[in-house]
Amino acid sequence: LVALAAWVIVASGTNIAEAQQRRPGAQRKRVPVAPLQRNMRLAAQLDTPAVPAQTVRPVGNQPVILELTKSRFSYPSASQIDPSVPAVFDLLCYNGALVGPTIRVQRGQAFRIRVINNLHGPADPGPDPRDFQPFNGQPFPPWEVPEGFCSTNLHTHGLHVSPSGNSDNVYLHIDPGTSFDFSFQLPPNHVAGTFWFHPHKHGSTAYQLSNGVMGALIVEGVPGDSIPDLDDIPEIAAAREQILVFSYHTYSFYNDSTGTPIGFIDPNSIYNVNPDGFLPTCGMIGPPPGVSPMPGSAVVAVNGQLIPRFDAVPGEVQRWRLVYGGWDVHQYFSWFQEDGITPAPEVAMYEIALDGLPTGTLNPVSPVQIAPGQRDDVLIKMPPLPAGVARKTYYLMRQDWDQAVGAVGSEPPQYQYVVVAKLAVQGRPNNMALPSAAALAQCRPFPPIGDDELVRATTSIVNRDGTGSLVFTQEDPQNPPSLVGVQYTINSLPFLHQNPIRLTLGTAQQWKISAVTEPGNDPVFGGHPFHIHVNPFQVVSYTDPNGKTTRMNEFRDTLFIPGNASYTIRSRFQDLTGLSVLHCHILDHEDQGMMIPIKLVRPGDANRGGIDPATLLAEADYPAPDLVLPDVHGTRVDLREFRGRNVALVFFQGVRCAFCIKDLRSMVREARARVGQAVEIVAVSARKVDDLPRALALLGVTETDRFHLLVDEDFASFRDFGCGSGTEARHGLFLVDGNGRVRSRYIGETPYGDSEEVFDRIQLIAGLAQPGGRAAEPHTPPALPAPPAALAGGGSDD
Ligand SMILES: [Cu+2]
Repeated sequence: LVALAAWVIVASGTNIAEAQQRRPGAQRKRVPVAPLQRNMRLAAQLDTPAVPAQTVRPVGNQPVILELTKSRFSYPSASQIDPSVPAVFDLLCYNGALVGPTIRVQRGQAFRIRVINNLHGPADPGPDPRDFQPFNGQPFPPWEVPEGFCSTNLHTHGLHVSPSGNSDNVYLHIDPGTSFDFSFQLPPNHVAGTFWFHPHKHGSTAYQLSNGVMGALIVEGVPGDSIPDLDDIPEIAAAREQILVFSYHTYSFYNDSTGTPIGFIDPNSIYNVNPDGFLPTCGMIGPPPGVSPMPGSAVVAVNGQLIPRFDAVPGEVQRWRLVYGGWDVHQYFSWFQEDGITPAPEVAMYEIALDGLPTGTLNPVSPVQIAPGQRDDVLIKMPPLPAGVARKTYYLMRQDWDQAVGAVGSEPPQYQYVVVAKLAVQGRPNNMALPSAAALAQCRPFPPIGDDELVRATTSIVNRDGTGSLVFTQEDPQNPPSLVGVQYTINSLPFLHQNPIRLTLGTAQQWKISAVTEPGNDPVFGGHPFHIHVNPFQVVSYTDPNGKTTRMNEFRDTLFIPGNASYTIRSRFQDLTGLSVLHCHILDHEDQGMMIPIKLVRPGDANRGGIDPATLLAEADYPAPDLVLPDVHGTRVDLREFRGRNVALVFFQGVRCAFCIKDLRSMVREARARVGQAVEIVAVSARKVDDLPRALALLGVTETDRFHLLVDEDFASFRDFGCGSGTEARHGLFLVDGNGRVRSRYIGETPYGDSEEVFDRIQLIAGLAQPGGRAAEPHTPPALPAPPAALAGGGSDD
């Protein structure tokens, strides 16, 4: 917080017009906020009681249902007060509600969520071939074109659960008309706190969150267990809880045949990079063909409501769980009087948890600063009413980049602040106490990560001293090439061209995370919220754009890195394995490539090629089943033709899966780099290849690559190799030696995702291969590995 105050000062004195001129990117995406939320006269007229989301407590195997649908919502009173707000919005949502249900679970609980994709748009077409075409003298562009707006999946943001299989696996695709059952196992020592869930389908995340598709996920402690929780503290247990899920919507609108304006979310107002424009919301929502949408405004909703009113009595203490589910825009929330100008410090806020993790302190805070993806638990001590006053109303207002570049209070406020919620204080006073410092201090969940814990090993980004660095780069070319505006990369590469960062269990690492933007750019505009899945981290220091370093000690899962500044963080990797991601939580940045895979591995995996029977790419030794399949030209290919050579046999979902494409391209690239290894890559697609030129462009293979593209539409070979049934095809990777024996095997819900390790393993297998081979034995199909059943416990996927 000290750190954030610093860049507010840096930005002060800049006027909006100047700032906009300097930043073409900001102009492109900047959407003015609806007058309703920034004009006190209009805001005063709206008096809507807050309606909390529906609460769901999953029991046993009964899944929580999240049905993704399109629904029509009306805002009649809002549109009467502010004609710029359409009376009707068509939005994607869960279960037909303005905000998804609040899911409440207990630490240690196993629970299921069924995501039903009931949209009627097209299936995800897969990555855009332009993502792989040479650009500006480089082999590929520093951006990705968003895609697949009607396909979805699910991320449980902040939960410490397996990223694999049917757990918190963001590599999954749920196309329209299909559903998927997720299964989560919370460990018995999981922190009790405020988390949330939302779609995380690469290429459509920002679009779906701009629709408001999200919900709160509250983990509770087990009464009487030995872990001290905030909820166990009597003063907090007594406090009334309010859950505020904030969503940020940039809407467009069109007039229907009756002249009624219909609001909807237009991907063209979110993403910068497609010069041809996107079809309005995948052809499903939006104006009829031939009718152009009109630009609307932006609104910040609370549980889907515009400026809801929360109620309290004087002296009461309430616990507000703030979830900022906006896909963009760093927010500052603070309290004002009804004039919208005079601060109301008497409405006192005390921060007790960041990102659901108790801070151990009662930290008076104003404004609350919250970046996309973050949560903040605050206790609010309601003020007494002045003598003779029966009811007092306060405004919760936000200051953000769109509306303010000045420091709080430094400029005429009427256009800096917008109203997001109201608080009405009235009734008989109830003077409640705040918790004691000693009780709060007990709730801090993790000990600090000491120097002695840091790993001394070489992995993808970590140096021998246990440190590494990640650079989030935003480049905003002065003369943007025609195809692209602002470019978002991590360590100079977009997601589809990244190799995973390998993280070994049992280690802790220290990373420096910087956000690089052009010098002189505003630190807020050039900043990026860093989020890593599955494991939280400790923030140990902040270095501001002037190079001044401040030591810190707080645990989080999402951290806003101001432009040209950096944070140093440490994280422990203890008990979950699999492929996951870290990324920028400004989600249009993520959809355009500001993401990198991480791979949590057991120690045996870290020594490149070390054979550990418990690794994800498991050691095996059995004759490969017969495989005879047509290639894309219809020629039948027999796996036995490759005897004498090493084969990487990949079963994949087809060219519609961005992650499969990423994996195969990475294997082809790695194969070229390993001269002399002469490995044949045999890729078996579960789907027919409709558009061969497009498929080849996506795969990036040339005549000289030892690459064979086969098709197995009825999954017969998928079944023979144990990675599919009659109805579903999973992902598989089989390393077959020159004698036709399977020597390593991976089967899972995601592509293997680590081509360097694959080729290290092949090298090892080649070195170990017995000349002449063994006598023929009958083909025994391998036993299916246990399905990734998070409910069975453990949370890892071997
Ligand atoms: Cu970003």
